[in-house]
Amino acid sequence: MYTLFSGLWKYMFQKDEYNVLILGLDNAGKTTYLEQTKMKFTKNYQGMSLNKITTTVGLNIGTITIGGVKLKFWDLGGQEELQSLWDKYYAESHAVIYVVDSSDKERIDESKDAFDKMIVNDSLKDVPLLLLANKQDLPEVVTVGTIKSVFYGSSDLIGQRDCRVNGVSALKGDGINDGIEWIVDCVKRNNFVRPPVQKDIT
Ligand SMILES: Nc1nc2c(ncn2[C@@H]2O[C@H](COP(=O)(O)OP(=O)(O)OP(=O)(O)O)[C@@H](O)[C@H]2O)c(=O)[nH]1
Ligand SMILES: [Mg+2]
Repeated sequence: MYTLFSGLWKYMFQKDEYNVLILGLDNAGKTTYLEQTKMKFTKNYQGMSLNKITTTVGLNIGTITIGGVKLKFWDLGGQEELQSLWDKYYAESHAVIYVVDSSDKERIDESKDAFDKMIVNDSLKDVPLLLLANKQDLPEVVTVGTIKSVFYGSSDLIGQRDCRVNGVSALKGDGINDGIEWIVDCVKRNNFVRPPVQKDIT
């Protein structure tokens, strides 16, 4: 009886919430991506003007509701001195979105190094990974295929966890939905390994 009642209570008044980290080097487009995602998935959300976004020094938080669950995004600053703060969030995260600036050929290796350093951390074991080759709207960018092959050099570190590479333009809003829907499927499937946080519906 209690189980039935608590199940009904949960169904009516609570939602599963998953924490999604957005990481990548500075200037990769993380905050632009978060704003664009909020605009796409939140009815009547006006959002800030994308060209007014400046470098993130602390943390931006954004929440969307999709597929009956909540995704809570933590967008962290990507500057070198801020990367040491990333691992404070690993244990509580359910998925990672790693953003790469496809227009910055010179920093692809630097981005891959930061990715490797992140992925090797035990606290991220079994966490699904979405790698975004961002700024695909610009001319002469590194292709999604090339970025895929560079990062798949880390396949030993990635291991068995769910991993996907998508080409996107955070600025124009292209390719966003597909990745978010994939994240939702992955975190739900991963429920036993990383259970969601139960949050009251507000
Ligand atoms: N052309 C183009 N520019 C983009 C895109 N995404 C982001 N930008 C630009 O890239 C710059 C950096 O974007 P941010 O979103 O601030 O980057 P960030 O990764 O949050 O950077 P930090 O907060 O410093 O870590 C801004 O000038 C954005 O307008 C994109 O898809 N296409
Ligand atoms: Mg930012």
